[in-house]
Amino acid sequence: MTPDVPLVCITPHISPWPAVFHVKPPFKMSLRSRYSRICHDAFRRPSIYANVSQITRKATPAWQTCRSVASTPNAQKVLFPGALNSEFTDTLEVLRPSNNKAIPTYRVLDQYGEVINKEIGVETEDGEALELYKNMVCLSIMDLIMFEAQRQGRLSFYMVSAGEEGIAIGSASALNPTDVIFCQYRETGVYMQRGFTLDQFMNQLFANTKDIGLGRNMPVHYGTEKLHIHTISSTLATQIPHAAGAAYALKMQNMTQSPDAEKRIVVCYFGEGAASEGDFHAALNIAATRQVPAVFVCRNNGYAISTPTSDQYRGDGIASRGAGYGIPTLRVDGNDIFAVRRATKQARKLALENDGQPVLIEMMAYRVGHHSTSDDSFAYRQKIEVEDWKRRDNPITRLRKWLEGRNLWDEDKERELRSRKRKEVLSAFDRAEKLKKPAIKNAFADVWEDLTEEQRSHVEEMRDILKRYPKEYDVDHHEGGVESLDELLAKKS
Ligand SMILES: Cc1ncc(C[n+]2csc(CCOP(=O)(O)OP(=O)(O)O)c2C)c(N)n1
Ligand SMILES: [Mg+2]
Repeated sequence: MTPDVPLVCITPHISPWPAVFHVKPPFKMSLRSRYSRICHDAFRRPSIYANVSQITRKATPAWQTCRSVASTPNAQKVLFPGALNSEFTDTLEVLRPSNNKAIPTYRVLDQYGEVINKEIGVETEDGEALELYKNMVCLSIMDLIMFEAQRQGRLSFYMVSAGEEGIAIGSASALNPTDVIFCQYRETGVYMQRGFTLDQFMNQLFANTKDIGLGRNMPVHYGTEKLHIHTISSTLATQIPHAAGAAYALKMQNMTQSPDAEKRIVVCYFGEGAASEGDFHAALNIAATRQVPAVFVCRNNGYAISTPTSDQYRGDGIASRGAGYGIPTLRVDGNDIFAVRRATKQARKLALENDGQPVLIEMMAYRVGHHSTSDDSFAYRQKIEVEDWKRRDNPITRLRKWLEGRNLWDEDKERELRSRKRKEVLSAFDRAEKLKKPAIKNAFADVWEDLTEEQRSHVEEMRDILKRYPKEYDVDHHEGGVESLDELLAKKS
């Protein structure tokens, strides 16, 4: 890593977009319906969005419109529509990415918690830095307890964020509360920083009656409409094109709002392994061509379960791909929460310029824990490699060193914090574990307004099996027992 580099975005092009436009919002509806409606309509029937499509046309920069420029006989540069401004050359030189210098990694603090550029500082108030620290510690304590609880068989699955707490908590702290977020699964800190409570985490993990998702998802697949975080999907990378689409919808909203209205962006998190999926490429490309206000945060933690990055790609990490898609890009030291915050703030600002543009940030942090409770990482990596990283660098210890350097923290405060957070996690754990499971009818409800004929036959079949084999299927711990299915069937379509 290169310490002490200025925060410079690789900006593949400077787009000459005009400033702000005003048009009346075409519909008055709930946020959620407006989203999907605008997205759907804008893609399929741009003509009904006369105002918006007019704006989009007016705002289209030259590099997007010149589709049929021809080279003049004595031109010095190529004017092919697909590669503008490329100079002619008579040297046949093969472009060798390996000869280029690696993209630098932005840092604010060094490994000893010392500020590198004293003039800029950390741009964080002491009180806020303390809150960030407490949240990171709380997350790591919850992770330890829940990992152990899974090992005891008290929940089916869990995933820890060890080593990546700074990325999730730092980036979330730099966003506006109404920005729309899409996570992968190792961003528990984003939820925590936004205000998802310990009770809400536990209710989801134990899939009880208070779980927002009514027990329909695996543990760790949190979702919260209230905090504008979409529900996590296990299918790797699907969140990335969803985020590009949602950002396109926000672009329409931002453009139709008054200039004083708060502008929103989409932030999408994913691992470097997810960036090997086709969805990543499709999403970044459409985000770039549509110029949507999205920040794509790639957590590069060195592994996709057992596959190390060396088996995943040969380029300069994921950041180098941003340049390929014409997207402003940053690489940041993920162990440095101040660098993460500053980069995220900068990316958010850029994402709203010129009526929107995507930004990619690659945040580097080693995955200290196992991939999930279903994984034993020592089957594919040396224990010493993990121990080395733990000792060498860590977002929590780096911030602690900085806090101690300013006399804001000491051993007594640390002990008190850890014991208090442990108690808080354990009491939320106790409350959630005691609650009943959601009613079985929820497995069928909320798909269609009324049960379809096919669903009805599925519910009947399930009810018959549960009633015939009560010993094999003891469903009394589910709210309403088998009878909840009767309720569902009694509802007239
Ligand atoms: C489409 C799809 N393929 C494979 C998987 C299995 N899978 C789950 S997580 C994962 C690794 C993802 O690695 P990365 O994106 O780097 O995230 P990390 O776990 O390192 O945080 C894989 C292959 C999946 N869930 N979905
Ligand atoms: Mg990874």
